[in-house]
Amino acid sequence: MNADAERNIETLLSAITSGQMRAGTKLISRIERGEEGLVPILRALYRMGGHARIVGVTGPPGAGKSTLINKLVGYWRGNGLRVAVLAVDPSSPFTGGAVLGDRLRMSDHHGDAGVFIRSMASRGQLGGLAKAAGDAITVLDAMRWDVILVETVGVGQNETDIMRHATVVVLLQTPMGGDDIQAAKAGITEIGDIFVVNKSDHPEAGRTAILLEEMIALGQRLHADRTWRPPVVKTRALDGEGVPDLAHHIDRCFEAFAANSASARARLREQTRHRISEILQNQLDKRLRSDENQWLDALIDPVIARDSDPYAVADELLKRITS
Ligand SMILES: Nc1nc2c(ncn2[C@@H]2O[C@H](COP(=O)(O)OP(=O)(O)OP(=O)(O)O)[C@@H](O)[C@H]2O)c(=O)[nH]1
Ligand SMILES: [Mg+2]
Repeated sequence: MNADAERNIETLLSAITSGQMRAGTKLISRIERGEEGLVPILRALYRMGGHARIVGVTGPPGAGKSTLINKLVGYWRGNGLRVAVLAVDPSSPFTGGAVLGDRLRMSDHHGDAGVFIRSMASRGQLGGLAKAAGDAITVLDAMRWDVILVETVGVGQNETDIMRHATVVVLLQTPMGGDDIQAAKAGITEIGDIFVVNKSDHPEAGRTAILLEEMIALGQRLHADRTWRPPVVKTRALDGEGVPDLAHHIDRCFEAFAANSASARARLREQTRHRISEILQNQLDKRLRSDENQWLDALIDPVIARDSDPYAVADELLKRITS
């Protein structure tokens, strides 16, 4: 690396670690564009992180995640905390213009230097975290926000993605019929550390909360080693009812995880392992797509003709890429 490049990195690092919003915004945009050459910066930033409380908020489209986050941010600001929100852009097939929607729902905090709000496109990964979300969290963590809230749309299996990035996962549900909840949500208790029944102004809210409690009880019986029992909190995000209670449970959850260091460490190890494999997959993906790899094209036709097979080609590619 030449001296100029090194100086640029130093300048950027100091802007990020002193929490300059513009530097953070610009760097996240560069990450989103998949710009080359960011790895040295991300490496340095990662090593400076590990301080923020990372809270994932997930749940079905339209459950009220953004509205609730807006209220949570307000609550924590009242306690003097600095909060960043990363809304991994709700996939547009569900809600067109979602980015604008998020801005509007979180507009209470416009102009507050203690709040950072950023939407990210999920690039067609239905419901999943944007590929770039992990790197964006690295940036936000190094900016020393006290809390980082990550909003994602939970759709089926992708709901588990968020666990890979967040320390505490809040899973939103809306009031619904018992059959719906049973059918849609086998395994639901594997995901959330805290369950929220939002839109508690709806008459079915109480029943939904009871059903969730029952499912959690069942989950606890299946996992006798679990020390944390997920609470169910009812909220009305529109007017903030239940938000202090939710914030209290989030605090309790962080405390419980901190107190049980063995399981917290196991979780962190699993997350870190996943992060490494995610980076590896991204790198492989990039190399496979790069122009120099047009030789991959030559390997495809024999597979179609059944003179070769995709397993052999994958092996061959791995050898070529890593050699
Ligand atoms: N009645 C009622 N409506 C609510 C409540 N919370 C949110 N809403 C409404 O539900 C709609 C969706 O809210 P959002 O906060 O955008 O939901 P979201 O989960 O972020 O949606 P996506 O990001 O598109 O998945 C909005 O029209 C909100 O005003 C609530 O407690 N009660
Ligand atoms: Mg939203």
